[in-house]
Amino acid sequence: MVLERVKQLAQQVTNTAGPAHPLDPLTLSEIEATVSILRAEYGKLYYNAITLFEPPKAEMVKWLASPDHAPRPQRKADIVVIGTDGKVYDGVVNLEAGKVEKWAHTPGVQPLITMEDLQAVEHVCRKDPKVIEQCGIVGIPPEEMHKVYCDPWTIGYDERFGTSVRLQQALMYYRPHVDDSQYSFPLDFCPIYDANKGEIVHIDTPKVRRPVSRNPPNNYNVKDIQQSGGYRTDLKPINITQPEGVSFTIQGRVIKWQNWSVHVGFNYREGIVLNNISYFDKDEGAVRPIFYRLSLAEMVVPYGNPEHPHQRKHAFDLGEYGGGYMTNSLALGCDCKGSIHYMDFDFVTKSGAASTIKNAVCIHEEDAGILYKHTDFRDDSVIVTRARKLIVSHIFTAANYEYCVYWIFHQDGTVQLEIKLTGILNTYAMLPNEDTKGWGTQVYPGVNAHNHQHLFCLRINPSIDGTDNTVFQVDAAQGAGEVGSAENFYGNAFYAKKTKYTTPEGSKADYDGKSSRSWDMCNEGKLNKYSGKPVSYKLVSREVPMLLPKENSLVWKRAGFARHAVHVTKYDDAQLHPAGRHVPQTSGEPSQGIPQWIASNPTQNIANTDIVLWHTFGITHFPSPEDFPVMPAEPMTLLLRPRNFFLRNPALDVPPSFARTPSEVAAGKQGCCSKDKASVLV
Ligand code: ABN
Ligand code: CU
Repeated sequence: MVLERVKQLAQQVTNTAGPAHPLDPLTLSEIEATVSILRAEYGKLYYNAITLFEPPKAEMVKWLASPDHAPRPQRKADIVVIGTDGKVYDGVVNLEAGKVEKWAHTPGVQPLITMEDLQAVEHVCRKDPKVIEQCGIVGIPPEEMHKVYCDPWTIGYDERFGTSVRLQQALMYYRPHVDDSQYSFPLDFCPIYDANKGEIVHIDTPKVRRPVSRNPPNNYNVKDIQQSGGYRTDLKPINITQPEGVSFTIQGRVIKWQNWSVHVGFNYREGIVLNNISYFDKDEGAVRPIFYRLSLAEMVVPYGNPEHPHQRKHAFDLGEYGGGYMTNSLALGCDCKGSIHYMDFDFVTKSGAASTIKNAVCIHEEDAGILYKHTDFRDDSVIVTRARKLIVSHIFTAANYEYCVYWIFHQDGTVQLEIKLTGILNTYAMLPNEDTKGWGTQVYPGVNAHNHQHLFCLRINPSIDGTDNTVFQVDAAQGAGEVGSAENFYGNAFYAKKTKYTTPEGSKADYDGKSSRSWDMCNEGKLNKYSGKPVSYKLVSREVPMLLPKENSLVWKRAGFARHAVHVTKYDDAQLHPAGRHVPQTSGEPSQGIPQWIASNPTQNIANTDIVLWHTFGITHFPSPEDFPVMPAEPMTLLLRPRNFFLRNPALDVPPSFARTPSEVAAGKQGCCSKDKASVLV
């Protein structure tokens, strides 16, 4: 009976959804079918994740090359569940066969913490006598416990408790009024919550106690701004209109725009995943592959206050909480402006129900300023062409912070990743005139915002005109020879010094702003006809701080990916998560993910083969009052630029907004304003 139903559901997947693209995220009915199959087999489970088990690349590449003839990769679900006994299981369900293909108990790990897991903690804290006692110590009477809030974080790692018990640390706050920002009233103690027991098992308290701040609230809500000076009144509307619609097409989840083609996937951890990115090169008359897969694969936010228990504050927001799970449902006209195409995201809840984040991904075009321009100073002849960009974005809320992730495609073949940081600083209580010792800044009376870093790990699987690629480090270097020498008589020589990475061990590299360091992903088997250099895409990334926690510190051990700006590994289907598959409560002994992969085969060949470039970038944030009570968005960006890839500027065929040749100037002609649809009239 049950098996029949399971088969029906599996059948339904293929019938109702039509043949999904093999890289499409699982649909609601596929998630439901997976749950039915697992229930039939194993009974009650708590679902942590059901996501697409991405088909092996070898199969995918064959199918992409010949979708009508090669076998279509099967739809499979990648599973993480927690049994009623607290045991963690990893599995794979084959949705087409309607059966469990892999199932294994994974001892000694904790899967990520979902928003549902987090919700429970606040209620428990408010009722817990030990928490009530601590609130009393800092000046909050028991009748005010409904004004006590917490942001529960995974414990990260705490050697006193280890990994076997699923733990959260509750970062405590007080709200005088429900509409007040709690981050202006941080409390000084930190309860530890045991998720299996549903209880507070310990409370960390500081040696010096800090009574709750009784300063006026520092708010950003409309009522408070209206009462404290009001809003600016000199803003006139800016309307973005696209009267003839958008210039992109979407089939399923494949977007085509301005020679680009890209499949937009999405999962609970990484959020947006871009696959099979190619560009139609008019000069070659061919669609040219560029990247097989691009994603933001991990991040870590280490905080810099050495006092216990702040060493535990280093959030892996993707691996510990899930950038996809925390994604906002976007609103038209607010988060993105213009003509928007949205994509939803379906996921499983703890009980096994399938749920949806509506409008999780926003796809839209924006004007992008000048694409190129030149004026001839002799006669005022000119050409100016405006650019536009295609943006695929999502925004996730990681408790206090918002991360806005924009994957931007440009007409000239550039892919840009922009991340904007906004939301609210993580804050801690401080006494009036307390010395922050340089580990933080008083951003408001009674509010200490600790120094921290936001370090993101970008996973790039290049496919520059084919699978076999090589990474070169490129440094601007002075020519050899001193001033007066034969080879560099004037001392002005400089060149692009290229260092080829041939092994994972030898690919560990840091950023160097002095040499404008960048990295080329090349196809050495194909040379640009003009430059004679390998076709390539260059990673240009200039916001690349060093990991500040020291070697052998907890963060250094757990976030091995952040030790260097670049690591290159040989492609492996199973290597998706740079800090490991299950990140909460890892001790870093041994380090999961990249360090482990590299250590397992440090001298493996990574030249002229299928490779993954892992790039860690970000910012170091020394908070200041301007970041409070809510931060103006801080952008950071990196570029993936074609270099020696095209024979000429690939955007020359974008119609100019205005062009007038010298002969037209001489003849007194006005020149042309393009009335072309793709161009803006000047
Ligand atoms: N920044 C840590 C975090 C993220 C999501 C939920 C809780 C805490
Ligand atoms: Cu910050």
